[in-house]
Amino acid sequence: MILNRRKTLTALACASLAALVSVAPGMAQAADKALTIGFAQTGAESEWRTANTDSVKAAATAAGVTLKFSDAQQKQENQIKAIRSFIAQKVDVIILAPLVATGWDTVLLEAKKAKIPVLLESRSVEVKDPSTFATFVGSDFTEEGRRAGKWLIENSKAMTGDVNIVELQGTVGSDPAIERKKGFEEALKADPRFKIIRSQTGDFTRAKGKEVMEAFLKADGKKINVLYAHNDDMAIGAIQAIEEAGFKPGKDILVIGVDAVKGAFEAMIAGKMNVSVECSPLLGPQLMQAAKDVVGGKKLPRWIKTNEGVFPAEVAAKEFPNRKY
Ligand code: GYE
Repeated sequence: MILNRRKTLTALACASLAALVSVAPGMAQAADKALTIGFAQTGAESEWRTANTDSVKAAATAAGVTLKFSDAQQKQENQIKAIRSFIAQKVDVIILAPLVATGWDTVLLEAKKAKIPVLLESRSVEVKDPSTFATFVGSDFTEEGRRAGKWLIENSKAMTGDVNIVELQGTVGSDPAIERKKGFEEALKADPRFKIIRSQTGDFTRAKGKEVMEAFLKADGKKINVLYAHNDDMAIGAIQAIEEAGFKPGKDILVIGVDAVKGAFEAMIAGKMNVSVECSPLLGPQLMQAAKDVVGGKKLPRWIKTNEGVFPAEVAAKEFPNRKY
């Protein structure tokens, strides 16, 4: 009898344990559902962007997320199409790296109506209804511009007379191009010695950076003291143009970039570039966390900021081995 009871108890215990075991994964799935995320990327215009894509893809894999990736090849219309297709496929979350700041109202409203949260990454938007996106994960681009300006103030003290600057802007109408220009001008405006004598877009690419710098050099040649490029790729393209025109980049013309990608460190170590203001593309892990949180009903902060520094050429060789992008 005792034996029987014990047997029954054991059987019961086993049954309830089995029930628990069979329930547990189901419960875990409900709380931690495997997400499907659509990612509307701008393109592959720069070293930064490639590192950003890699970061999001790796973080998605690590988080068990199914990622649907779309490369818009630097065309807003392609991004809009991708978002509409993600809505039709009923993804759980959409990540958008908006090429430019405006023109998103309609499609973001469509996502909101479909109850699909949108996370902005790497660039922000200007929309009438800010509730059409859940958060922006990325940098303070105005501050990056200010940091570039402050570096120049500190490092041009020995220069006499006007400091003639040429500026290579990022993609026209993009958030980082607008803000990096604004922050830089703000930092320099107190001192009339600093003159931005030419400013044009190089679309964040090496090829365009080189092409536009060639035009700047043709027009102003010897007059140019400083190049401020809104990203390192354009600076690297421009360095080639400077050399081909017979000047020494980093010496005859100071070269300031933004991003702090490996290519910039190589140029700094070679003595051809003077400084790069950091902008981290490694946003994948924060994006996956934000996606989980928003699906789980948490309210996200409006802006999930990245922490960044400034790397002048003097520290480039020491820092190079630590760089992750
Ligand atoms: O600085 C540039 C790029 O949106 C922050 O886009 C990003 C910028 C980055 O292609 O290199």
